[in-house]
Amino acid sequence: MELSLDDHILKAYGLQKEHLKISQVGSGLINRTYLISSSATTRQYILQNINTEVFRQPQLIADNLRLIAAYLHLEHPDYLFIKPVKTTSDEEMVHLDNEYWRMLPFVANTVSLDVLTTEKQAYEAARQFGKLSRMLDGFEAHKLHATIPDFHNLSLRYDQFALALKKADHKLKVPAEEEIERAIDYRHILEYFNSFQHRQDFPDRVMHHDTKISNVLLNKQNNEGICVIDLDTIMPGKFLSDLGDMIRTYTCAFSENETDLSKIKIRISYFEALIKGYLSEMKSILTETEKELILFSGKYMVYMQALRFLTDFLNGNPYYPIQYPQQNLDRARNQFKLLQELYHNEKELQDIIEENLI
Ligand code: GN1
Ligand code: MG
Repeated sequence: MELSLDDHILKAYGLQKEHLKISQVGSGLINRTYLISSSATTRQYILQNINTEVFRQPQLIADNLRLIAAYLHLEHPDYLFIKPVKTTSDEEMVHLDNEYWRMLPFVANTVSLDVLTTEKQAYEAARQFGKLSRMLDGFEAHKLHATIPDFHNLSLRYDQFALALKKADHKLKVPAEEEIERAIDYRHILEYFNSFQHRQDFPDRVMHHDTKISNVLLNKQNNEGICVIDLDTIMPGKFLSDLGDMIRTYTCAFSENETDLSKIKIRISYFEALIKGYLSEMKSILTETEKELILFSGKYMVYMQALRFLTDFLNGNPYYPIQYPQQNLDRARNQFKLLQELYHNEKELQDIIEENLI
């Protein structure tokens, strides 16, 4: 899709509209993303409109990225960390008409994928997210702001579901009956998680919090991992977030938008590849408690995503954009099926984990 943007945004970066080709790209649900190609310089940029309904204080994102970039520059100068491009007046964002925009360099010769079609992609992507955590292992996580407070707090997500259920219109509850029952039945996931909270070796780490495949850049030719992108939700969290979201999104060949549930299956070889990739960076860093929770991280994140979609459906879809009225319910259904598959394959998956922890 070709389109034009407000001149002021481009001018803030010293760019002139006449020399630019602008197209909307990306598949994210939250921010709007554009690719900007300049015929004058042959440079390319990514321009993003930050969703301020979700990120209520975009400045916090900029603060976090500045702190992390400074740390990495000192401790791991060769690590490729994508920092925002500054405006001509040295700002990290443009604030215009109550909207926030920021620009990033486009990394040439890379691709961002929407679905994984090879095990190598799973290995490489998981390795990149593991690498980010390893690079930041010595960084004090609590120096970072929570850009979305309680983002992966399952307890809060459950409470939000319970509240939505209480308030929801009867008409919405009827089609969601089975999913509501599942959401309640699987509450033991939350209780299990809570039973680990007091452990001494369950640290807060710097987590990316959105580790889906489209948030990694891979080399276009050989699919080797280059770096991670979409850094808005980098903030303190438990290790469950990143590994769990990879298990959620890499092991199934179809996304959360798939409505044919017979397609929602775990690809064991992809699971194995992602575990190998992640542990190639993180094995020496993970604590005993974290190692114990590797498979559980997948259950935790799939359950949370199911709750979030179901809650949004019951609330009348204020959060996740939809293409048809029941889409968030379908997404919740899809995630509950995936959760069931994780349980069905539990033994085999746990064996793979054990083999790779030796
Ligand atoms: C949102 O916009 P996107 O696709 O990067 C969401 C994630 C969900 C994901 C589900 C800030 O991410 O937490 O896992 O949708 N991000 C936010 O597709 O809510
Ligand atoms: Mg995101």
